[in-house]
Amino acid sequence: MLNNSQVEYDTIIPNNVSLSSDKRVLKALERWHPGYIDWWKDLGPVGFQDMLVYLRTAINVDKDGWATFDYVKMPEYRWGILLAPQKEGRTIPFGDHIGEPVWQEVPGEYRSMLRRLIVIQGDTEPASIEQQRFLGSTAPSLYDMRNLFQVNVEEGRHLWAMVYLLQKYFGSDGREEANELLKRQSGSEDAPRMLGAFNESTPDWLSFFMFTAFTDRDGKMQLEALAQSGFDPLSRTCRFMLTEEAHHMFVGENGVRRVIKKTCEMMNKAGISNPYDISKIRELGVIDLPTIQKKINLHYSLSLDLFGSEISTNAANTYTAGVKGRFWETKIKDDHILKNDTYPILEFTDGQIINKKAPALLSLNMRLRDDYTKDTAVSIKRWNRTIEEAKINFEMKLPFEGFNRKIGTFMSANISPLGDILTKDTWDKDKGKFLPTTDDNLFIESLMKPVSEPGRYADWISAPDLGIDNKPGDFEYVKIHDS
Ligand code: BYC
Ligand code: FE
Ligand code: FE
Repeated sequence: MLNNSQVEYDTIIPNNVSLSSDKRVLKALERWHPGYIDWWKDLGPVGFQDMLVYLRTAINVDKDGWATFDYVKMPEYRWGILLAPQKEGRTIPFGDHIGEPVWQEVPGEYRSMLRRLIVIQGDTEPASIEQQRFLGSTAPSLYDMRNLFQVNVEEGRHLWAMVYLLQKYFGSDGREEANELLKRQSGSEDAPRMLGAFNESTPDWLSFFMFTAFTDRDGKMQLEALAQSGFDPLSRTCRFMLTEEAHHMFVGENGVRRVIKKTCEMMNKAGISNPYDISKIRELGVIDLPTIQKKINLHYSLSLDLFGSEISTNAANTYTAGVKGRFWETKIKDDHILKNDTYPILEFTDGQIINKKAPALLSLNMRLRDDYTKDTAVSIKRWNRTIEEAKINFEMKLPFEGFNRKIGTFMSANISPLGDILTKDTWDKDKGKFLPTTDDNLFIESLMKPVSEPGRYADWISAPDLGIDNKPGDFEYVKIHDS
Protein backbone atom coordinates (compact mmCIF):
# COMPACT_ATOMS: atom_id res chain seq x y z
CA MET A 1 0.00 0.00 0.00
CA LEU A 2 1.43 3.31 -1.08
CA ASN A 3 1.48 5.84 1.67
CA ASN A 4 2.62 8.75 -0.34
CA SER A 5 1.38 12.28 -0.44
CA GLN A 6 2.79 12.95 -3.90
CA VAL A 7 0.42 12.58 -6.82
CA GLU A 8 1.44 10.42 -9.79
CA TYR A 9 0.74 11.87 -13.20
CA ASP A 10 1.93 8.89 -15.27
CA THR A 11 -1.55 7.54 -16.14
CA ILE A 12 -4.44 9.56 -17.57
CA ILE A 13 -5.85 9.53 -14.05
CA PRO A 14 -3.64 11.41 -11.58
CA ASN A 15 -3.56 9.49 -8.31
CA ASN A 16 -1.71 8.67 -5.12
CA VAL A 17 -2.93 5.07 -4.93
CA SER A 18 -0.33 3.50 -7.26
CA LEU A 19 -2.82 2.96 -10.06
CA SER A 20 0.00 2.21 -12.52
CA SER A 21 0.68 -1.03 -10.63
CA ASP A 22 -3.00 -1.88 -10.09
CA LYS A 23 -3.86 -2.81 -13.67
CA ARG A 24 -7.32 -4.19 -12.92
CA VAL A 25 -8.60 -1.01 -11.31
CA LEU A 26 -6.74 1.24 -13.76
CA LYS A 27 -8.47 -0.59 -16.63
CA ALA A 28 -11.87 -0.32 -15.00
CA LEU A 29 -11.38 3.41 -14.46
CA GLU A 30 -10.08 3.92 -18.01
CA ARG A 31 -13.15 2.15 -19.29
CA TRP A 32 -15.41 4.39 -17.20
CA HIS A 33 -13.57 7.58 -18.24
CA PRO A 34 -15.12 8.15 -21.74
CA GLY A 35 -18.64 7.75 -20.33
CA TYR A 36 -17.78 10.31 -17.70
CA ILE A 37 -16.47 12.79 -20.30
CA ASP A 38 -19.63 12.26 -22.38
CA TRP A 39 -21.74 12.86 -19.30
CA TRP A 40 -19.71 15.99 -18.46
CA LYS A 41 -20.23 17.37 -21.96
CA ASP A 42 -23.95 16.49 -22.05
CA LEU A 43 -24.99 17.34 -18.49
CA GLY A 44 -22.12 19.40 -17.10
CA PRO A 45 -21.74 23.18 -17.52
CA VAL A 46 -23.54 24.48 -20.62
CA GLY A 47 -21.13 26.53 -22.74
CA PHE A 48 -17.63 27.67 -21.70
CA GLN A 49 -16.24 24.17 -22.22
CA ASP A 50 -13.58 25.39 -24.68
CA MET A 51 -12.54 28.35 -22.60
CA LEU A 52 -9.57 28.68 -20.30
CA VAL A 53 -10.62 28.81 -16.66
CA TYR A 54 -8.25 29.67 -13.83
CA LEU A 55 -8.64 26.50 -11.74
CA ARG A 56 -6.81 24.86 -8.89
CA THR A 57 -5.70 21.27 -9.21
CA ALA A 58 -4.38 19.11 -6.39
CA ILE A 59 -0.74 18.05 -6.78
CA ASN A 60 -0.12 16.91 -3.25
CA VAL A 61 -2.44 15.67 -0.50
CA ASP A 62 -0.53 17.19 2.42
CA LYS A 63 -2.26 19.73 4.61
CA ASP A 64 -0.49 22.73 3.10
CA GLY A 65 0.13 23.66 -0.46
CA TRP A 66 -1.77 20.88 -2.16
CA ALA A 67 -3.08 23.07 -4.93
CA THR A 68 -1.65 24.64 -8.01
CA PHE A 69 -3.55 27.25 -10.02
CA ASP A 70 -3.50 27.46 -13.78
CA TYR A 71 -5.65 28.05 -16.86
CA VAL A 72 -7.40 24.82 -17.89
CA LYS A 73 -10.23 23.94 -20.22
CA MET A 74 -12.79 22.13 -18.08
CA PRO A 75 -12.97 18.87 -20.06
CA GLU A 76 -9.17 18.70 -19.75
CA TYR A 77 -9.21 19.10 -15.97
CA ARG A 78 -7.10 16.32 -14.38
CA TRP A 79 -9.74 14.53 -12.32
CA GLY A 80 -7.75 12.33 -9.98
CA ILE A 81 -7.97 9.73 -7.25
CA LEU A 82 -6.60 11.38 -4.16
CA LEU A 83 -6.66 9.93 -0.66
CA ALA A 84 -5.36 11.59 2.47
CA PRO A 85 -2.21 9.86 3.77
CA GLN A 86 -2.72 6.63 5.68
CA LYS A 87 -2.40 7.04 9.44
CA GLU A 88 -0.09 4.45 10.99
CA GLY A 89 -1.82 2.21 13.52
CA ARG A 90 -5.27 3.73 13.08
CA THR A 91 -7.99 1.79 14.95
CA ILE A 92 -11.77 1.77 14.59
CA PRO A 93 -12.92 4.63 16.81
CA PHE A 94 -16.50 3.54 17.67
CA GLY A 95 -19.10 0.76 17.58
CA ASP A 96 -18.81 -2.98 18.19
CA HIS A 97 -15.29 -3.15 16.74
CA ILE A 98 -13.87 -0.23 18.69
CA GLY A 99 -10.11 -0.50 19.15
CA GLU A 100 -9.59 -3.09 16.40
CA PRO A 101 -7.28 -2.17 13.49
CA VAL A 102 -9.11 -0.40 10.66
CA TRP A 103 -10.07 -2.48 7.61
CA GLN A 104 -8.13 -2.16 4.36
CA GLU A 105 -10.64 -4.43 2.63
CA VAL A 106 -14.43 -4.46 2.89
CA PRO A 107 -15.68 -6.87 5.59
CA GLY A 108 -18.18 -9.24 3.96
CA GLU A 109 -20.87 -8.65 6.58
CA TYR A 110 -20.85 -4.87 5.92
CA ARG A 111 -20.45 -4.98 2.18
CA SER A 112 -23.96 -3.93 1.17
CA MET A 113 -24.15 -1.32 3.92
CA LEU A 114 -20.91 0.29 2.72
CA ARG A 115 -21.85 0.06 -0.91
CA ARG A 116 -25.16 1.82 -0.24
CA LEU A 117 -23.51 4.72 1.58
CA ILE A 118 -20.83 5.12 -1.09
CA VAL A 119 -23.44 5.06 -3.85
CA ILE A 120 -25.59 7.69 -2.10
CA GLN A 121 -22.55 9.88 -1.52
CA GLY A 122 -21.47 9.41 -5.15
CA ASP A 123 -24.94 10.19 -6.46
CA THR A 124 -25.03 13.68 -4.94
CA GLU A 125 -21.82 14.82 -6.64
CA PRO A 126 -22.88 14.69 -10.32
CA ALA A 127 -26.38 15.72 -9.24
CA SER A 128 -25.11 19.09 -8.02
CA ILE A 129 -23.25 19.67 -11.29
CA GLU A 130 -26.44 18.91 -13.23
CA GLN A 131 -28.37 21.31 -11.03
CA GLN A 132 -25.89 24.11 -11.69
CA ARG A 133 -25.30 23.56 -15.38
CA PHE A 134 -27.07 26.66 -16.72
CA LEU A 135 -25.53 29.18 -14.35
CA GLY A 136 -22.43 30.02 -16.38
CA SER A 137 -24.37 32.15 -18.85
CA THR A 138 -25.74 34.44 -16.10
CA ALA A 139 -22.61 34.76 -13.96
CA PRO A 140 -22.44 38.14 -12.18
CA SER A 141 -18.66 38.32 -12.82
CA LEU A 142 -15.74 36.30 -14.14
CA TYR A 143 -14.66 35.75 -10.53
CA ASP A 144 -18.01 34.13 -9.70
CA MET A 145 -18.04 32.15 -12.93
CA ARG A 146 -14.63 30.74 -12.08
CA ASN A 147 -15.80 29.78 -8.59
CA LEU A 148 -18.83 27.99 -10.04
CA PHE A 149 -16.64 25.99 -12.40
CA GLN A 150 -14.14 25.24 -9.63
CA VAL A 151 -16.93 23.82 -7.50
CA ASN A 152 -18.22 21.86 -10.51
CA VAL A 153 -14.90 20.23 -11.42
CA GLU A 154 -14.31 19.32 -7.78
CA GLU A 155 -17.76 17.76 -7.42
CA GLY A 156 -16.79 15.83 -10.55
CA ARG A 157 -13.65 14.67 -8.75
CA HIS A 158 -15.77 13.64 -5.77
CA LEU A 159 -17.71 11.40 -8.11
CA TRP A 160 -14.37 9.90 -9.24
CA ALA A 161 -13.46 9.36 -5.61
CA MET A 162 -16.57 7.25 -5.00
CA VAL A 163 -16.26 5.45 -8.33
CA TYR A 164 -12.71 4.44 -7.41
CA LEU A 165 -13.95 2.85 -4.18
CA LEU A 166 -16.76 1.05 -6.01
CA GLN A 167 -14.45 -0.30 -8.70
CA LYS A 168 -11.59 -1.26 -6.45
CA TYR A 169 -13.53 -2.84 -3.60
CA PHE A 170 -16.93 -3.97 -4.90
CA GLY A 171 -16.21 -6.10 -7.97
CA SER A 172 -18.75 -6.34 -10.75
CA ASP A 173 -21.65 -4.85 -8.80
CA GLY A 174 -19.38 -1.91 -7.97
CA ARG A 175 -18.72 -1.41 -11.67
CA GLU A 176 -22.45 -1.56 -12.34
CA GLU A 177 -23.16 1.05 -9.65
CA ALA A 178 -20.42 3.26 -11.16
CA ASN A 179 -22.23 3.15 -14.49
CA GLU A 180 -25.60 3.87 -12.88
CA LEU A 181 -24.13 7.03 -11.32
CA LEU A 182 -23.86 8.44 -14.85
CA LYS A 183 -27.42 7.40 -15.74
CA ARG A 184 -29.58 8.85 -13.00
CA GLN A 185 -30.24 12.53 -13.57
CA SER A 186 -31.25 15.41 -11.34
CA GLY A 187 -34.95 16.16 -11.69
CA SER A 188 -35.62 13.22 -14.03
CA GLU A 189 -39.05 11.56 -13.85
CA ASP A 190 -37.82 8.04 -14.60
CA ALA A 191 -34.40 8.00 -12.98
CA PRO A 192 -34.04 10.85 -10.49
CA ARG A 193 -31.08 11.39 -8.18
CA MET A 194 -31.42 9.54 -4.87
CA LEU A 195 -31.91 12.31 -2.32
CA GLY A 196 -34.63 14.98 -2.33
CA ALA A 197 -32.66 18.24 -2.44
CA PHE A 198 -30.61 17.00 -5.40
CA ASN A 199 -33.64 16.98 -7.66
CA GLU A 200 -34.53 20.62 -6.99
CA SER A 201 -33.46 23.21 -9.52
CA THR A 202 -30.79 25.85 -8.96
CA PRO A 203 -32.22 28.50 -11.29
CA ASP A 204 -30.31 31.61 -10.24
CA TRP A 205 -27.13 32.73 -8.52
CA LEU A 206 -28.70 33.44 -5.14
CA SER A 207 -29.92 29.83 -5.20
CA PHE A 208 -26.39 28.71 -6.08
CA PHE A 209 -24.88 30.60 -3.15
CA MET A 210 -27.58 29.24 -0.83
CA PHE A 211 -26.99 25.71 -2.14
CA THR A 212 -23.25 25.89 -1.56
CA ALA A 213 -23.77 27.49 1.87
CA PHE A 214 -26.41 25.02 3.08
CA THR A 215 -26.33 21.84 1.00
CA ASP A 216 -22.57 21.58 0.50
CA ARG A 217 -22.42 21.92 4.27
CA ASP A 218 -24.51 18.76 4.56
CA GLY A 219 -21.79 17.31 2.34
CA LYS A 220 -19.19 18.47 4.84
CA MET A 221 -21.02 16.87 7.79
CA GLN A 222 -21.65 13.57 6.01
CA LEU A 223 -18.02 13.43 4.87
CA GLU A 224 -16.87 14.13 8.42
CA ALA A 225 -19.03 11.22 9.63
CA LEU A 226 -17.72 8.91 6.89
CA ALA A 227 -14.14 10.07 7.53
CA GLN A 228 -14.47 8.28 10.90
CA SER A 229 -15.21 5.00 9.14
CA GLY A 230 -13.45 1.77 10.07
CA PHE A 231 -13.16 1.14 6.32
CA ASP A 232 -9.89 3.03 5.93
CA PRO A 233 -9.96 3.76 2.18
CA LEU A 234 -13.33 5.48 2.67
CA SER A 235 -12.00 7.44 5.61
CA ARG A 236 -8.93 8.61 3.70
CA THR A 237 -10.97 9.52 0.62
CA CYS A 238 -13.38 11.61 2.66
CA ARG A 239 -10.59 13.33 4.54
CA PHE A 240 -9.15 14.62 1.30
CA MET A 241 -12.58 15.60 -0.07
CA LEU A 242 -13.10 17.73 3.04
CA THR A 243 -10.16 19.93 2.13
CA GLU A 244 -11.92 20.75 -1.15
CA GLU A 245 -15.29 21.16 0.53
CA ALA A 246 -14.07 24.13 2.55
CA HIS A 247 -13.85 26.19 -0.66
CA HIS A 248 -17.43 25.31 -1.64
CA MET A 249 -18.77 26.66 1.60
CA PHE A 250 -16.59 29.74 1.29
CA VAL A 251 -18.18 30.38 -2.11
CA GLY A 252 -21.68 30.03 -0.63
CA GLU A 253 -21.22 31.96 2.57
CA ASN A 254 -19.36 34.80 0.90
CA GLY A 255 -21.72 34.87 -2.04
CA VAL A 256 -24.73 35.40 0.21
CA ARG A 257 -22.79 37.93 2.27
CA ARG A 258 -21.90 39.96 -0.83
CA VAL A 259 -25.56 39.99 -1.91
CA ILE A 260 -26.61 41.23 1.54
CA LYS A 261 -23.82 43.81 1.57
CA LYS A 262 -24.90 45.29 -1.75
CA THR A 263 -28.55 45.46 -0.70
CA CYS A 264 -27.67 47.29 2.52
CA GLU A 265 -25.35 49.66 0.68
CA MET A 266 -28.00 50.60 -1.87
CA MET A 267 -30.68 51.02 0.81
CA ASN A 268 -28.43 53.42 2.69
CA LYS A 269 -27.54 55.32 -0.45
CA ALA A 270 -31.23 55.74 -1.27
CA GLY A 271 -32.11 56.62 2.32
CA ILE A 272 -34.41 53.62 2.78
CA SER A 273 -34.26 52.39 6.36
CA ASN A 274 -37.25 50.05 6.38
CA PRO A 275 -36.12 46.63 5.09
CA TYR A 276 -39.78 45.75 4.37
CA ASP A 277 -40.14 48.59 1.86
CA ILE A 278 -39.80 45.86 -0.70
CA SER A 279 -40.91 47.45 -3.94
CA LYS A 280 -38.73 50.51 -3.40
CA ILE A 281 -35.74 48.34 -2.59
CA ARG A 282 -36.30 46.20 -5.66
CA GLU A 283 -36.43 49.33 -7.79
CA LEU A 284 -32.81 49.84 -6.76
CA GLY A 285 -31.99 46.59 -8.56
CA VAL A 286 -31.01 44.65 -5.43
CA ILE A 287 -32.60 41.76 -3.56
CA ASP A 288 -34.52 42.82 -0.43
CA LEU A 289 -33.50 41.20 2.86
CA PRO A 290 -36.90 39.52 3.55
CA THR A 291 -36.60 37.65 0.24
CA ILE A 292 -33.08 36.54 1.17
CA GLN A 293 -34.54 35.27 4.46
CA LYS A 294 -37.13 33.25 2.49
CA LYS A 295 -34.33 31.69 0.46
CA ILE A 296 -32.56 30.78 3.71
CA ASN A 297 -35.80 29.16 4.95
CA LEU A 298 -36.03 27.10 1.77
CA HIS A 299 -32.46 25.90 1.51
CA TYR A 300 -32.01 25.19 5.21
CA SER A 301 -35.19 23.10 5.40
CA LEU A 302 -34.31 21.18 2.22
CA SER A 303 -30.86 20.49 3.64
CA LEU A 304 -32.22 19.26 7.00
CA ASP A 305 -34.11 16.58 5.07
CA LEU A 306 -30.77 15.26 3.81
CA PHE A 307 -29.92 13.97 7.29
CA GLY A 308 -32.72 11.37 7.11
CA SER A 309 -35.21 10.66 9.90
CA GLU A 310 -34.42 11.82 13.43
CA ILE A 311 -34.93 8.24 14.60
CA SER A 312 -33.16 5.82 12.30
CA THR A 313 -32.22 2.18 12.62
CA ASN A 314 -30.02 2.60 9.52
CA ALA A 315 -27.93 5.14 11.41
CA ALA A 316 -27.76 2.92 14.49
CA ASN A 317 -26.64 -0.03 12.36
CA THR A 318 -23.93 1.83 10.46
CA TYR A 319 -22.57 3.19 13.75
CA THR A 320 -22.58 -0.13 15.56
CA ALA A 321 -20.85 -1.70 12.56
CA GLY A 322 -18.06 0.90 12.71
CA VAL A 323 -18.94 2.14 9.23
CA LYS A 324 -20.23 5.71 9.83
CA GLY A 325 -19.35 7.72 12.92
CA ARG A 326 -20.27 11.05 14.46
CA PHE A 327 -18.91 14.51 13.71
CA TRP A 328 -15.40 14.63 15.20
CA GLU A 329 -15.97 11.22 16.83
CA THR A 330 -12.49 10.93 18.30
CA LYS A 331 -12.83 14.22 20.19
CA ILE A 332 -16.06 13.18 21.95
CA LYS A 333 -15.65 11.97 25.52
CA ASP A 334 -17.98 9.00 25.98
CA ASP A 335 -17.82 5.23 25.44
CA HIS A 336 -18.28 5.47 21.61
CA ILE A 337 -20.67 2.54 21.81
CA LEU A 338 -23.76 4.46 22.98
CA LYS A 339 -25.88 1.46 23.90
CA ASN A 340 -26.87 2.97 27.26
CA ASP A 341 -27.07 6.65 26.30
CA THR A 342 -29.94 8.94 25.36
CA TYR A 343 -30.16 12.02 23.19
CA PRO A 344 -32.77 14.82 23.33
CA ILE A 345 -35.02 15.08 20.28
CA LEU A 346 -38.29 16.71 19.30
CA GLU A 347 -41.19 14.60 18.14
CA PHE A 348 -44.38 15.62 16.39
CA THR A 349 -47.25 13.52 17.82
CA ASP A 350 -51.00 14.17 17.85
CA GLY A 351 -50.50 17.67 16.51
CA GLN A 352 -48.07 18.56 19.30
CA ILE A 353 -44.33 19.11 19.49
CA ILE A 354 -42.91 17.16 22.40
CA ASN A 355 -39.44 16.93 23.94
CA LYS A 356 -38.16 13.39 24.26
CA LYS A 357 -35.11 11.49 25.30
CA ALA A 358 -34.47 8.92 22.62
CA PRO A 359 -31.87 6.15 22.56
CA ALA A 360 -28.60 7.78 21.46
CA LEU A 361 -27.88 5.07 18.88
CA LEU A 362 -31.17 5.66 17.10
CA SER A 363 -30.69 9.45 17.21
CA LEU A 364 -27.43 9.70 15.32
CA ASN A 365 -28.94 11.45 12.30
CA MET A 366 -30.41 14.03 14.66
CA ARG A 367 -27.10 14.49 16.39
CA LEU A 368 -25.22 15.05 13.13
CA ARG A 369 -27.96 17.47 12.11
CA ASP A 370 -27.55 19.40 15.36
CA ASP A 371 -23.84 19.69 14.65
CA TYR A 372 -24.75 20.92 11.17
CA THR A 373 -27.05 23.57 12.62
CA LYS A 374 -24.29 24.82 14.92
CA ASP A 375 -21.91 25.03 11.97
CA THR A 376 -24.50 26.87 9.88
CA ALA A 377 -25.19 29.37 12.64
CA VAL A 378 -21.68 30.74 12.11
CA SER A 379 -22.61 31.84 8.59
CA ILE A 380 -25.82 33.44 9.83
CA LYS A 381 -23.79 35.39 12.39
CA ARG A 382 -21.44 36.69 9.71
CA TRP A 383 -24.36 37.72 7.50
CA ASN A 384 -25.96 39.55 10.41
CA ARG A 385 -22.71 41.35 11.13
CA THR A 386 -22.78 42.75 7.60
CA ILE A 387 -26.34 44.02 8.16
CA GLU A 388 -25.35 45.48 11.52
CA GLU A 389 -22.35 47.26 10.06
CA ALA A 390 -24.70 48.94 7.61
CA LYS A 391 -26.88 49.97 10.58
CA ILE A 392 -29.99 48.37 9.13
CA ASN A 393 -32.52 46.94 11.52
CA PHE A 394 -32.95 43.35 10.33
CA GLU A 395 -31.76 39.98 11.53
CA MET A 396 -31.46 36.76 9.51
CA LYS A 397 -32.57 33.64 11.40
CA LEU A 398 -32.54 29.91 10.83
CA PRO A 399 -36.13 28.65 10.72
CA PHE A 400 -37.44 26.14 13.27
CA GLU A 401 -36.38 22.56 12.52
CA GLY A 402 -39.96 21.43 11.88
CA PHE A 403 -40.58 24.06 9.20
CA ASN A 404 -41.21 22.81 5.64
CA ARG A 405 -39.99 19.27 6.19
CA LYS A 406 -40.50 16.28 3.89
CA ILE A 407 -38.53 13.70 5.87
CA GLY A 408 -38.79 12.68 9.50
CA THR A 409 -41.17 13.39 12.36
CA PHE A 410 -42.32 16.79 11.05
CA MET A 411 -43.13 15.64 7.53
CA SER A 412 -46.89 15.91 7.91
CA ALA A 413 -46.84 19.07 10.05
CA ASN A 414 -47.59 22.66 9.04
CA ILE A 415 -45.23 24.73 11.13
CA SER A 416 -44.07 28.32 10.71
CA PRO A 417 -40.38 29.33 10.67
CA LEU A 418 -40.86 30.52 14.27
CA GLY A 419 -42.18 27.11 15.35
CA ASP A 420 -45.91 27.83 15.55
CA ILE A 421 -48.18 24.96 14.59
CA LEU A 422 -50.53 26.15 11.85
CA THR A 423 -53.73 24.81 10.33
CA LYS A 424 -53.49 23.71 6.72
CA ASP A 425 -55.52 26.79 5.72
CA THR A 426 -53.19 29.21 7.48
CA TRP A 427 -50.17 27.46 6.01
CA ASP A 428 -51.59 27.74 2.50
CA LYS A 429 -52.44 31.39 3.08
CA ASP A 430 -49.09 32.35 4.66
CA LYS A 431 -46.73 30.10 2.75
CA GLY A 432 -45.65 33.01 0.54
CA LYS A 433 -44.39 34.87 3.60
CA PHE A 434 -42.12 31.98 4.52
CA LEU A 435 -40.88 30.66 1.21
CA PRO A 436 -39.97 32.37 -2.09
CA THR A 437 -43.03 32.98 -4.26
CA THR A 438 -43.16 32.89 -8.05
CA ASP A 439 -42.95 36.69 -7.98
CA ASP A 440 -39.86 36.60 -5.80
CA ASN A 441 -38.21 34.10 -8.12
CA LEU A 442 -39.13 36.08 -11.22
CA PHE A 443 -37.67 39.21 -9.68
CA ILE A 444 -34.41 37.47 -8.84
CA GLU A 445 -34.33 35.97 -12.32
CA SER A 446 -34.77 39.43 -13.84
CA LEU A 447 -31.49 40.50 -12.23
CA MET A 448 -29.50 37.63 -13.69
CA LYS A 449 -27.73 39.53 -16.48
CA PRO A 450 -24.24 38.29 -17.19
CA VAL A 451 -21.24 40.52 -16.53
CA SER A 452 -18.03 39.38 -18.15
CA GLU A 453 -15.71 42.36 -18.09
CA PRO A 454 -12.75 41.57 -15.81
CA GLY A 455 -13.11 43.33 -12.46
CA ARG A 456 -16.77 44.24 -12.94
CA TYR A 457 -19.71 42.86 -10.94
CA ALA A 458 -23.45 42.77 -11.52
CA ASP A 459 -25.34 45.53 -9.73
CA TRP A 460 -27.00 43.22 -7.18
CA ILE A 461 -23.79 41.86 -5.64
CA SER A 462 -20.71 43.53 -4.20
CA ALA A 463 -17.14 42.69 -5.17
CA PRO A 464 -15.27 40.16 -3.02
CA ASP A 465 -12.71 41.41 -0.52
CA LEU A 466 -9.94 39.30 -2.03
CA GLY A 467 -9.17 37.68 -5.35
CA ILE A 468 -8.65 33.94 -5.84
CA ASP A 469 -4.98 33.00 -5.42
CA ASN A 470 -4.36 36.65 -4.43
CA LYS A 471 -5.02 37.85 -7.96
CA PRO A 472 -5.74 41.55 -8.50
CA GLY A 473 -9.30 42.88 -8.89
CA ASP A 474 -9.30 42.95 -12.69
CA PHE A 475 -7.83 39.46 -13.18
CA GLU A 476 -9.36 37.54 -16.08
CA TYR A 477 -10.51 34.38 -14.31
CA VAL A 478 -12.17 32.98 -17.41
CA LYS A 479 -10.84 33.84 -20.86
CA ILE A 480 -14.14 34.21 -22.60
CA HIS A 481 -13.09 36.96 -24.97
CA ASP A 482 -10.15 35.53 -26.88
CA SER A 483 -10.51 31.75 -26.95
N1 BYC B 1 -34.37 11.95 0.23
O1 BYC B 1 -33.25 5.86 8.27
P1 BYC B 1 -33.50 6.95 7.31
C1 BYC B 1 -22.98 16.07 -0.63
C2 BYC B 1 -34.39 7.41 2.65
S1 BYC B 1 -24.36 15.88 0.36
C3 BYC B 1 -34.74 10.72 -0.22
O2 BYC B 1 -34.41 8.02 7.69
P2 BYC B 1 -30.70 7.07 6.88
C4 BYC B 1 -22.99 17.15 -1.62
C5 BYC B 1 -33.22 6.53 3.03
O3 BYC B 1 -32.30 6.42 1.95
C6 BYC B 1 -24.00 14.46 1.37
N2 BYC B 1 -34.69 9.61 0.53
O4 BYC B 1 -32.16 7.65 6.87
C7 BYC B 1 -23.56 18.38 -1.33
C8 BYC B 1 -33.89 5.25 3.40
O5 BYC B 1 -34.22 4.57 2.21
P3 BYC B 1 -34.14 2.98 2.11
C9 BYC B 1 -24.38 13.15 0.71
C10 BYC B 1 -34.24 9.73 1.80
O6 BYC B 1 -30.55 5.97 5.93
C11 BYC B 1 -23.58 19.38 -2.28
C12 BYC B 1 -35.18 5.71 4.05
O7 BYC B 1 -35.39 7.04 3.57
N3 BYC B 1 -23.89 12.04 1.47
O8 BYC B 1 -22.06 15.34 -0.51
O9 BYC B 1 -30.24 6.91 8.27
C13 BYC B 1 -23.01 19.18 -3.52
C14 BYC B 1 -35.09 5.72 5.57
O10 BYC B 1 -33.90 6.36 5.93
C15 BYC B 1 -33.82 10.95 2.32
C16 BYC B 1 -24.63 11.28 2.31
O11 BYC B 1 -25.81 11.47 2.47
C17 BYC B 1 -33.90 12.10 1.48
N4 BYC B 1 -33.52 13.33 1.92
O12 BYC B 1 -29.95 8.41 6.38
C18 BYC B 1 -22.43 17.94 -3.82
C19 BYC B 1 -23.91 10.20 3.08
N5 BYC B 1 -33.42 10.74 3.59
O13 BYC B 1 -32.69 2.63 2.18
C20 BYC B 1 -22.42 16.94 -2.87
C21 BYC B 1 -24.40 8.82 2.80
C22 BYC B 1 -33.58 9.45 3.85
O14 BYC B 1 -34.93 2.48 3.25
N6 BYC B 1 -25.79 8.65 3.13
N7 BYC B 1 -34.07 8.82 2.77
O15 BYC B 1 -34.72 2.71 0.74
C23 BYC B 1 -26.27 8.47 4.40
O16 BYC B 1 -25.52 8.52 5.35
C24 BYC B 1 -27.72 8.18 4.59
O17 BYC B 1 -28.15 7.44 3.51
C25 BYC B 1 -28.65 9.41 4.74
C26 BYC B 1 -30.04 8.92 5.14
C27 BYC B 1 -28.07 10.34 5.79
C28 BYC B 1 -28.81 10.16 3.44
FE1 FE C 1 -18.78 16.95 -3.10
FE1 FE D 1 -19.16 20.40 -2.32
